[in-house]
Amino acid sequence: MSVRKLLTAVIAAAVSFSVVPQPVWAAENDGYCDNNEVCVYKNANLYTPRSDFKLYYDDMHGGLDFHTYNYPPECNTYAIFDCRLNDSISSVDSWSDHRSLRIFTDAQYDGAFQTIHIYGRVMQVQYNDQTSSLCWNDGGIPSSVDPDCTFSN
Ligand SMILES: [Ca+2]
Ligand SMILES: [Ca+2]
Repeated sequence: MSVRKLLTAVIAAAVSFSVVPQPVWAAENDGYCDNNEVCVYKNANLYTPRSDFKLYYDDMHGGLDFHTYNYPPECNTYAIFDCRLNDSISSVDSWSDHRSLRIFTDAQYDGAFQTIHIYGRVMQVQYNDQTSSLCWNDGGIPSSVDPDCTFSN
């Protein structure tokens, strides 16, 4: 293969990579709602910005390294105050087929909470703009650590 042909092939490969949709890895915090994740939304009725979680989240404020909504991607930009997650969630969409979750008004699974069941969809959460932590009921957090994370579906 000549250098010119090789170069053409490399460029063609690069172009094809750039137009092929990205594979879905079902990653947490990628901004997309995947199986067994929960998507939380800043606005009522599942209007973005949103963020997706598969695991527990004990403190959404998180000090200086606060978490922002990650969809749209611009929300990942540092210091976009309107995209802060803590005390801003207004609706929730669970994509889990086997577990329920709770959202709490305080960090460390404390304060008042609302339970969202399997495939639960809440257009307006009970404690609007007050959520600071969330946990699932599938046993990842034993009741000895926090009994509020042990509950039935
Ligand atoms: Ca995801
Ligand atoms: Ca809100």
